[in-house]
Amino acid sequence: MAYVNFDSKEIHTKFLCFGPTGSGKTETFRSFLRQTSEDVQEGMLELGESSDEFSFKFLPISVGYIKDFHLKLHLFIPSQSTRMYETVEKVMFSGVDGVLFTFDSRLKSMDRNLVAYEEASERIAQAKLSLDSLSTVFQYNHKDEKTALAVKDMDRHLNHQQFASYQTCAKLDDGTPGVLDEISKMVIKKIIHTS
Ligand SMILES: Nc1nc2c(ncn2[C@@H]2O[C@H](COP(=O)(O)OP(=O)(O)OP(=O)(O)O)[C@@H](O)[C@H]2O)c(=O)[nH]1
Ligand SMILES: [Mg+2]
Repeated sequence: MAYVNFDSKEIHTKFLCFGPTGSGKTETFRSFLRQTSEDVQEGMLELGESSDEFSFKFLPISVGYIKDFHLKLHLFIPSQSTRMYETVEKVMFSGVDGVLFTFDSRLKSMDRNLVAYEEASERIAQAKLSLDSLSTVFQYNHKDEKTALAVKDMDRHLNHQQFASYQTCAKLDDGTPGVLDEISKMVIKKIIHTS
């Protein structure tokens, strides 16, 4: 559940981003950053140098206001290797409100998408969470590429639970505003539902 700070009038929400190598997770974060106005940009924090190491990326962004409360989204890309560190994994998953899956629409990546989905699902289950109870968004990136599959084909392949899905080209900021809007809408809906 999102954390509401009544003193500073801020709502903090945490999302984790999963997807195979090269699907465009980092580029999506850059695209989100390009969409937020400069005065509220805090930049992307990168710890570690590659996805093979103990590393993660963290992007805090402002996604607008609900009445006079500032909604802040904390986005993380946890690396595979944090799984080896139980404590880090626990911290990474604690207080999570939602999950963004960044898949690669290119035909050649379908197997890797499935593996990434299964691996992330396993980590989520180990953290005693479930995709149904979290706010879950599917993003099909690389839509500009020649062999990119249509949304309905990607959905058929990966999205059996019918989560909200969006086609994007993160490099050109195409479709990523829709993903960010969906995340904000889901968070606001949950806050209204539980308050
Ligand atoms: N044509 C095209 N290129 C993209 C798109 N999104 C990302 N890229 C490029 O694809 C490459 C991989 O994207 P990244 O964002 O680094 O992928 P990643 O998911 O962060 O990969 P890892 O950090 O290795 O897990 C980069 O060169 C991006 O600039 C897209 O929608 N279309
Ligand atoms: Mg990356």
